[in-house]
Amino acid sequence: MKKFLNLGKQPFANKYLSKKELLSKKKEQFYELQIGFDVKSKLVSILNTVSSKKMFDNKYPYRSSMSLTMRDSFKELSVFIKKKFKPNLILEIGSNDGSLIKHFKKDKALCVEPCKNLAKITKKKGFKTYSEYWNKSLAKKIKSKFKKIDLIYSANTLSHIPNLDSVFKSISYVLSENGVLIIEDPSLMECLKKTAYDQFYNEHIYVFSLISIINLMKKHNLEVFDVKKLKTHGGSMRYFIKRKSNKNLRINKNVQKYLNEELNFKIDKFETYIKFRKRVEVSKQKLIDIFHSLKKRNKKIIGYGSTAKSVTVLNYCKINNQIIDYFVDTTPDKTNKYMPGTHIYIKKYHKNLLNNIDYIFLGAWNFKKEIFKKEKKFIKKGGRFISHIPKPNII
Ligand code: DWN
Repeated sequence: MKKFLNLGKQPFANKYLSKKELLSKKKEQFYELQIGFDVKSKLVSILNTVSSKKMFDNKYPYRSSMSLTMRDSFKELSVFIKKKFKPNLILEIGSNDGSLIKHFKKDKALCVEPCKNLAKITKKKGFKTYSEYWNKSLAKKIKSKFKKIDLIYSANTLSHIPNLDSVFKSISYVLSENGVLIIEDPSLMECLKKTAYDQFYNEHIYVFSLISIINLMKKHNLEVFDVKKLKTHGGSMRYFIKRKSNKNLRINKNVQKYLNEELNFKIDKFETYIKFRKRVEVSKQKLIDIFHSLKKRNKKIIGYGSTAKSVTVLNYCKINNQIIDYFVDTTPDKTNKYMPGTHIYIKKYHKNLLNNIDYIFLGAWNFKKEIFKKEKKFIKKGGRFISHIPKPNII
């Protein structure tokens, strides 16, 4: 693994602090956020991993249903899955608050969600939910009860699990002979193109590329038979995977097309990552300059969407509660808390909180379209957004 980026000391994303925790003598935990490239497998990953138990516990705040964009994306996918693959049983790994699974019949779906507070939500809705980490022993438990599974889906989850060999071995163990695995995660090429260094934080152990997924699948006698580019989460890839032995599904020409795009971009070359590091350093300085010049002019700045991504940006650029007055967010378990590391207060979203604000830092830049539509009034009144993607700028 060759290191190419150091984003400094970072607190754990999604560990929002209560007032009690903020005032407590117990020190907030930090780790060194370094990122590397594996020349052989082409995998990009963080170098210091934090234990899954510490990250995904019974208080995990993130809810995938908080944006219309994601709700629509899951609904559309569910229609497609039912029409195209007609699964008898779908297993979702990382079901969060059930944004996808709620579109399936309860007796045709299984959820895996280690965060107990989230698992409770799908259990309450009547879905069989395993509140456990995805591994071989859980796969064995599921197989002994349900035999084989014909569709496995996982969004923004497998990239959060350190041992990928165990992940795919366990998947291969329960997947039926003609079964389909669909995974989606942020695309490495989009992350590099947009200088979206905030896709790196403790939970994103990997940022996948098509080439790295193809290489990984080879080890498990699986293969990618189709790929779809998605606009979600700043540009994601949805990979459709089958067993190599399954000749019923043909390999779509998109696989070679998108692989060629990545190779033309030199995603397999270390020099690409060195260039990315240089762009990240320039981006950092530009963003700091924007904030400092606005503060010099006594402008009032708040943040919108207290994302895991913004934890990386704010801590890396050392933008704290002296610069950003507060964040607004719709997530119940984030509000009335403080951002990790920078201790910026998070208020429960209300449109009035945008009154008399000059600038808003777009923490949830991946939902720019949705947010701009919602905040037409703020923009009309002369309010401006600050975004670091693709380049630090005032919009
Ligand atoms: O992989 C992961 C992704 C999928 O979700 C996790 N490891 C953690 C999390 O990352 P994130 O926090 O960067 O995700 P989002 O989806 O970009 O977060 C958006 C945040 O913005 C949420 O806290 C909800 C909030 N929001 C809001 O307050 N008003 C979002 C929208 C669209 C809004 O209108």
